[in-house]
Amino acid sequence: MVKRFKPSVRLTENDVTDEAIYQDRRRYLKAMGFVGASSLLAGKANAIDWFSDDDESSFKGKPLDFSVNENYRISETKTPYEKVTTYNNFFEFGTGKEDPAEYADEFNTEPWTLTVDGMVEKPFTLDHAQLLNKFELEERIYRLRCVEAWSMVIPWIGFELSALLKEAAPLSSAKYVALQTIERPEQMRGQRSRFVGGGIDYPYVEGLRLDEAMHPLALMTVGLYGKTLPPQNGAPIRLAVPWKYGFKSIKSIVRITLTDKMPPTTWNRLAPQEYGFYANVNPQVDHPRWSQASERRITRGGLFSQERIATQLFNGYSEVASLYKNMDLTRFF
Ligand SMILES: Nc1nc2c(c(=O)[nH]1)N[C@H]1C(S)=C(S)[C@@H](COP(=O)(O)O)O[C@H]1N2
Ligand SMILES: [Mo]
Repeated sequence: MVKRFKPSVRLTENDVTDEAIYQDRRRYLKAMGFVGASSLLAGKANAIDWFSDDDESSFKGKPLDFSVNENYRISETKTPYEKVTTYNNFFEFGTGKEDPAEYADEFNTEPWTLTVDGMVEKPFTLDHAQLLNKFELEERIYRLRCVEAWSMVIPWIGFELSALLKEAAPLSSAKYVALQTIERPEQMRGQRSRFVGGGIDYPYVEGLRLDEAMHPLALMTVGLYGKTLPPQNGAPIRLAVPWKYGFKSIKSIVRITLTDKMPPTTWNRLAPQEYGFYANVNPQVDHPRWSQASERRITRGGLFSQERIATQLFNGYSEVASLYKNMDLTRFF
């Protein structure tokens, strides 16, 4: 039998979140005039089970039909299912890492539609079933590097964003794609309150240059660990762009619009000096208030046994380098 133990003292959010991020969040809340930011110190007991051992029978969701893409089978230790699904950023449900898993049961992803429109010849809308059935699904194991300097290794299931965009036949004048998360305040507590939702103006929006969006690495993701996505991970469909900081991998997408103008993006709008449009993972370009040279890799074991590893340019996906060959990545961060 596997020996387990639980920490006798429950961790607070302040213990779990990197200090810089914690201060960052307080600073925004203060700047926006929320009083009593010190009350954040009294975060609730943390629900993350850092010591769990994965048991496949506990994986939630509907099993998917997919093939394994061997090109993306990396040998790094995968992040356990339990952590992938309980340590999340999804501010629509709250700013705490454990909030999405706790509050996303209120989120009903049926019915769902995803529309692709804008500068295209053939705009279209897919329903929930079509999102899972229209394209051949494959499993790819990707690294996910959050701008907060932690990272995971996740087996996603999905299809290339380029396949979706090609269906719409983009016009040659289209230069960017704008992506948008659902707006459903009655099911998303963070959209009902600026305090709970971290001061973000919802809906959450993201964007890519069209050539980035057409890169084979950009994956529309409908599942993880063999099953449909849990709501806290962005059900029923989210983006995975593994060479960029995690905030570019927008969740629960309802609309993708092709445009000729660089679209606004949520974190850039909130703090333009700290979060750029490109947000390519880059150990040489520090966040103004913390280093990006290394990251905390979340695998097995507790919070304090996690390994600190060197961050790689483009998160190790050097095949994207040609997209940026004549760009100063310090200026276009
Ligand atoms: N709509 C939406 N998408 C989002 C976020 C969010 O708050 N809202 N957080 C982003 C951030 S900061 C990260 S690190 C990843 C986290 O994905 P995960 O919870 O599946 O690991 O989702 C990204 N996508
Ligand atoms: Mo993130």
